[in-house]
Amino acid sequence: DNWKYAFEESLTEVQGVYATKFKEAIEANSDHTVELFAYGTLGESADIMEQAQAGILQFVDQSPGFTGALIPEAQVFFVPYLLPTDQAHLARFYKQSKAINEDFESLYAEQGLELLVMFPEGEVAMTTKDPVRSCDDLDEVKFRVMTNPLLVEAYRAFGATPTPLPWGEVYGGLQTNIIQGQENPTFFLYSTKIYEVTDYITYTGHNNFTTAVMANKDFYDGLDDADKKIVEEAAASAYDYIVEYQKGLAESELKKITDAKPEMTVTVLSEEERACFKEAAAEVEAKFIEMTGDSGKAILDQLKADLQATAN
Ligand code: 6CS
Repeated sequence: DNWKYAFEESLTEVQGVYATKFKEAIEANSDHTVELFAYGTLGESADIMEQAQAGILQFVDQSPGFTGALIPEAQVFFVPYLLPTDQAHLARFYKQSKAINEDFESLYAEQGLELLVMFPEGEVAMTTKDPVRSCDDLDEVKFRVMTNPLLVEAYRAFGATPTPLPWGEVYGGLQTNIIQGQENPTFFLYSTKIYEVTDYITYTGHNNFTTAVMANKDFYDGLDDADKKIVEEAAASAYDYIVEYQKGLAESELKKITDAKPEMTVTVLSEEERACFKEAAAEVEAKFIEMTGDSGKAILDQLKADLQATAN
C-alpha cells in the first residue's frame, strides 16, 4: 500500500529527516511505500492532525505544542524546567519513559491515534527584538507561542503577553511587529530565517522542544503483526538516527546565524538571571494540575520519576 505521512517542518528539517528515515526503513523492509507531505503542503499542524484522525493520512507528526486542546495532559511538556537540556539524557528518557510509552500511548489511543514515538528537537531559545536578561524585560512583549493553553500560562508567568499563533503567521508577525518574540530550537531559527526578523537570541534553559509521531489507530490496528513490527522498527531506527543527527546541530546552526547576521546578540542566561523564570515554573506546574486533575498529576509524577531513572 501507499501510506501518507505529514509533518510540521520541511524535508530537510529535523521532523523531515526523521520522516525520511522512517520511509526508507518501511520501503526497505516491505512492499509498502510512504509518501511524505512537508509543512505547508496540507496546511498547518492542526489541519494535518485532523486529516490523520479522519484516516486521510496514515501517519502524522504533531508536536504537543499543538495537541494541548485534544489531549490536555500533553501540555505537561510546557512546565518550565521540567525537561533537562542535556541531549544525551533526553535521548534515554524519551526511549525508556513509562509516561510516554505507556501512559501517553493510552491517552493518544482515546483520540484515535497510535503514538509511535516522541523525540527531542533541541533546547528552545527565545528570539526577540530587545534584550532579555530577566522576566522584567518581557513586560509588554507580545510573545508568540504554539496554540497551547499551558504554554500561554508559562509566558504569562514569565511576564510576557503570550500570543498563540500557528507557525505560518510567525515570520510576518515579527516583521510587522504584531509580535516581538517567539521561541524555537536553534536549528529552526536558522532554517526558517526567523533570525532575520529578531535581533536577540536568549537561552534560558527552560525547555526542550518535544515532538510526537503517530499513526491513525484504525489503520494501525488493521495491520497484520508483520506490518506492525515493520512500523515499530522503522520508528525505532529513525529515533536512533535522529538523536545522532542532532549531535552538534544547535552549535553548527547557531554559527550559521551569526555568520549570516554578525550583529545578532546571543546570550546564555546565568543561574542568577534564570531565577525569575525558575520561580515562574512552580506556578505553571500548579496550573497544569488545575487544568488536568488527577490524570495530569499522575503523568507529571511518572514523568519526573522517568527523568530521574534515566539521569545517567
Ligand atoms: O513553532 C512552531 O510552530 C514549529 N516549531 C518547530 C520546531 N517545529 C514545528 C512547529 O510548527
